Amino acid sequence: MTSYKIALIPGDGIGPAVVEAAWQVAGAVAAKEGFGLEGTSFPWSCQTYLDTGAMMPEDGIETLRGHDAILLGAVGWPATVPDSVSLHGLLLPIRKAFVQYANVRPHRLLPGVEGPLKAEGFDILCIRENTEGEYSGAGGRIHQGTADEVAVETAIFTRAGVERILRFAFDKARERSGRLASVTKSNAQKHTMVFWDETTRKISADYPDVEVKSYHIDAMAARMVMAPETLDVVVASNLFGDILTDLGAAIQGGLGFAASANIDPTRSGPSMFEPVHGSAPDIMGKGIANPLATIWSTAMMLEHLGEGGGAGRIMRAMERTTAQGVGVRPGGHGTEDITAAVLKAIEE
Ligand code: GGG
Repeated sequence: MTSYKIALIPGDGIGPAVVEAAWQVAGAVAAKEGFGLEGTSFPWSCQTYLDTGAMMPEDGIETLRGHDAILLGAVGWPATVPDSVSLHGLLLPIRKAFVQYANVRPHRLLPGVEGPLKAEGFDILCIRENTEGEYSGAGGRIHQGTADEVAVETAIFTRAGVERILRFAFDKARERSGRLASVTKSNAQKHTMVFWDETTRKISADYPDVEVKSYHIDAMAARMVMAPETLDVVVASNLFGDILTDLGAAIQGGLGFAASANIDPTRSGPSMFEPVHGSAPDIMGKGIANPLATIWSTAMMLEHLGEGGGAGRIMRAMERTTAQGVGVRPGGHGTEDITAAVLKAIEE
């Protein structure tokens, strides 16, 4: 029997609750499909930072390397650890170390979920550059605390980094509708974003069957609200992709439904799967976190591992669950009820 080693990083806040829910669903599907899942939990979180001064142990990356995939919940506990410390101490180093350069985020309405828009028939796949750009961590501050203080944050765009994410997006567009929207702000950011647009045009020569349109981020934000059904694959930089995918989450009914996959397309190390949402300290421990975003991310994990049957089973079970009105609105059903409904649908 094929068995997969999965590293579980529940993280902070509601992370442990949603990972626990998704892991139950993964186990049920594995039993049905006849493959094994061996999970090892790593309790790396803001508490680890408070106890040790680091978000994960020094050999954390090496420890993860031995796994087939990583399932992560959420990172951040701003009351005690600045968000920039937790993000740059755990999530971003994992993405960079394992060259998970493509962050794939699907946005569509699950049956029964009422989004805030009139448009219902949208199905957008956002591809976010995930290892460089505005989140490179390059920069610094001088004259701190004085009237002369200066803060600089350098966005790094490399030819290799931009080309590979664009090729990934063109490939996805080719697999789907043949339409790609590339998002920049090249009228205002005349170095990095012009470079991105030029690279898009250059690579498009290799994809004559893909229709590519370039948009500015502000226009794309408006389009996602006004006419999301006109979009299919959308590719953007790290920061712009981060923002657009929260907007994507909003139009699909909320962050409780937004899944993501941090993919290393070369498969030289583990890819990582996580809900788009953060740790939501305000609802931690109340039993009301929606686990569907993490369950959907788990389906993406199984798909990536080559278990398309298991992934499909999870998606169908989720869709049956929401079609019955379970998990479709905040406060309606709790984490346990939604998980139980998905598990029941898996058995049907
Ligand atoms: N689910 C992972 C998580 O905690 N996300 C919160 C966050 O701030 N993520 C930033 C990012 O995706 O770059």
